[in-house]
Amino acid sequence: MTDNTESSIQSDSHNHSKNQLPPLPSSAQPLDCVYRLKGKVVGGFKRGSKQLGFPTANLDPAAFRSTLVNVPRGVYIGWAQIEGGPVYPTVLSLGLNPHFQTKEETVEAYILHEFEHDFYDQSMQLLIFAFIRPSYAFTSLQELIDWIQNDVEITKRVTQEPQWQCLRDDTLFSHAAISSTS
Ligand code: ADP
Ligand code: RBF
Ligand code: MG
Repeated sequence: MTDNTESSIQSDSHNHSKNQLPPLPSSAQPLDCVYRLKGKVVGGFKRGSKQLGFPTANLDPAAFRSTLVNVPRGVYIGWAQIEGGPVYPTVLSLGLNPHFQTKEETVEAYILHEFEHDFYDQSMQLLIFAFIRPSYAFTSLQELIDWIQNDVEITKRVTQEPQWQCLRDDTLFSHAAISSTS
């Protein structure tokens, strides 16, 4: 499990003062290659739900270190499955959180579904297929929240498109369902 990939990790996070921020995005760019990840849901700083109102299921770092080496960091759209259950739309943050000056990279999924309980320690499969934007440091928490809300709206729209619906049937998800019932 040694890897010397740290130096080649792409850093696409930017520090912008308010008037340097680009306009809010209104669309996403499809990826040439989709990314499939699976691992356990681990704990983080507990900021997602409490401070932002967007809980994010954090993926065990062991599950993405080697896969995402050359993937630009930022905000992405995908599909998520917990413990072999239904496949839901998700919006993800990959890499550092420049607004909070974090030092460790994370893969965090805000899943567009209302869950009754937390699901720490359960298995999560993620299939990532479109890029929305790099991550930024904002001038206020409210601005970060507004940008995340915009990402969520884009995600709701894009995941309705027929070209992405078929990825819900990806073998990543059917394998998980089989193993979770055996
Ligand atoms: P942490 O910093 O530990 O990741 P968060 O405040 O980001 O804490 O909350 C994430 C946790 O909330 C997830 O691990 C999961 O158990 C739970 N959760 C509940 N609903 C959702 C959802 N719709 N999307 C993501 N996580 C959710
Ligand atoms: N963190 C940032 O520092 N800058 C961002 O631009 C940013 N965008 C995000 C977009 C989405 C859709 C999500 C779900 C998270 C984003 N985050 C961003 C991560 C956020 O700071 C993190 O989820 C919380 O701090 C909880 O760990
Ligand atoms: Mg989280």
